[in-house]
Amino acid sequence: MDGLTRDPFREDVLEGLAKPQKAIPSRWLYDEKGSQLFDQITRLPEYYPTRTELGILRERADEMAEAIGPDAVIVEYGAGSLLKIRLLLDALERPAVFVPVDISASHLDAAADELQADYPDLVIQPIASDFMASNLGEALPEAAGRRAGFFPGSTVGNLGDDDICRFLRNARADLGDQACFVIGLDQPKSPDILVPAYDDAQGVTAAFNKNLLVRMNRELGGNIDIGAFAHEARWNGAASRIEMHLTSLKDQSVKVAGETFAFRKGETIHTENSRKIALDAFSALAETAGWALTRHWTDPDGLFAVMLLEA
Ligand code: AVI
Repeated sequence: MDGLTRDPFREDVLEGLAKPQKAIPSRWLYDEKGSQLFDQITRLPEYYPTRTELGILRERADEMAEAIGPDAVIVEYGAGSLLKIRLLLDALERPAVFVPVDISASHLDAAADELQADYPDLVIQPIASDFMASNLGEALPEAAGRRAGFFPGSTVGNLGDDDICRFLRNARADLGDQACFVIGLDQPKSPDILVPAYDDAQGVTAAFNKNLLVRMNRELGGNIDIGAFAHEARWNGAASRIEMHLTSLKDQSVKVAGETFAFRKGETIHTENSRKIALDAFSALAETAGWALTRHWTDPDGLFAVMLLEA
């Protein structure tokens, strides 16, 4: 950094570590290494959301495709590895254009190339952008069918109510009056299932969480002793969410971005919320953003839901 360019990571870390409850936004968990570790998380035996959602898509993609209709423009928000969309593409009638939206241009292009190789006739128009950006509409192509959003993975559960409404309102404006939106949403369930899903036996989620400290050392000149912090997955029943924390194992001071921060033993940095939002609560949020939740599909145990919103 040249001193003139803003560094949003630095700003968020300095602001977050100065709070009474130290907290850093969860989007900073996803550097190159963090994204790799998250990919590993999705294959862990304890992490049920990915395989459960894939099961629902495998079983019910035909019904989703029928609801979306032919010749549609499909917009995937926060596109990642583009595995789940294949199940929907296989079921859709003549999908006109697929628009994956992801902040990482290099990942996006690599994933889009892989998809193109398997779907040579599909028109793919990637957009490198933060999925929370408000101005995709102008970049989206027109087609004979309607526009359909796709946002799997329950990433929506990592946002607070205000951000969910802002995201849904932006998507409603981008996708237009005829649009629909297919969204994955992890469901409330026993902490006996939830806590191990976010604190697995192999320690992959712990490494994912602690990688934030590694990143702070590397990118912000920190001197944090990674071994002096522990990963913690905490069920907050009142807020219906799993919280990830990094817990200080002793009284200590750390230096990051030229500033010193004191930790008491047991004090934490709150690094992520993973909300488990019931369908009726999500429906109310969607309505304030101009969407109606008209259908949903779940697995037999009701662990996960895939919802259909209509504009
Ligand atoms: C990306 N997101 C939906 C994951 C989740 O389950 O909230 C992130 C994650 N954090 C720890 N494990 C997985």
